[in-house]
Amino acid sequence: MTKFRYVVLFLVLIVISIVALAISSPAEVNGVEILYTYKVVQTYPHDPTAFTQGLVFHDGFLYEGIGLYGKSSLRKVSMEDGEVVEYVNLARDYFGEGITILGEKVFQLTWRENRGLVYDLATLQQVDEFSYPTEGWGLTTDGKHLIMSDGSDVITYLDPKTFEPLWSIGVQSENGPVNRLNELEYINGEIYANIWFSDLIARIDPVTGKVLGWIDLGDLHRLEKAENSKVDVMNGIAYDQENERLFITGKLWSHIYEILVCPYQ
Ligand SMILES: [Ca+2]
Repeated sequence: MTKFRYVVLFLVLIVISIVALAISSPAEVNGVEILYTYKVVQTYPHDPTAFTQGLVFHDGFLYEGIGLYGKSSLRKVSMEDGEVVEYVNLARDYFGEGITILGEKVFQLTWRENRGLVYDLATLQQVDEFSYPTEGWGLTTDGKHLIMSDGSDVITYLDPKTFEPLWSIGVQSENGPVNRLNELEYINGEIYANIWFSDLIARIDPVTGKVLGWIDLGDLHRLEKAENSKVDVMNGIAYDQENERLFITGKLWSHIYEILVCPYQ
């Protein structure tokens, strides 16, 4: 082989490698952001008819916000057997979205109804409601504020008593704004966000909005899909602070997975 041919072969191999990495690895797409994978620690049952839009762990139970018009609800669910312990249905013209718990209250967003619902944590009786100008997608709390997503790249902090928007952050990765931020969970000083219609969770700096890393849960989604072809996207992040357990599920998924997040090797 001539020297020229060696050079051409070398360049072709480099191009193939770059393309392969770009396709296979979000870490390469996102530059220095860290790519994480996971290990499944434990599996729990999940109602495969539940169109999960919000997920929170509190005091041994999962609380779940369910979506779709005519099927939306707020549920308190037993971890071990997936049984619904308590529930309240939403009005048929409300599409339930993200939920969070702060103090003795549960807060639930609605998708396009511009209406937030507030419940007493102990009874799940509705005690208040509030409005906001955007769509409602994900909801979490840092212990002081309500933190919501609206389907764009913006996360808004709200006062939990007056529901006034206090400030917003724009979520940015190495590739620019990250849109379609969905279900949220505030975990140890970071905001975890499902990106709608992907199998990725963004780990976000809650002050700057910078994406710190990505968790790739594609294999978990494929595992669910192999069992039931009707499953929808991954959507549902909950954290048990006391026992440091992270739970993941999706819309119409049959399981809730407790996972351990670890850097991609
Ligand atoms: Ca959550």
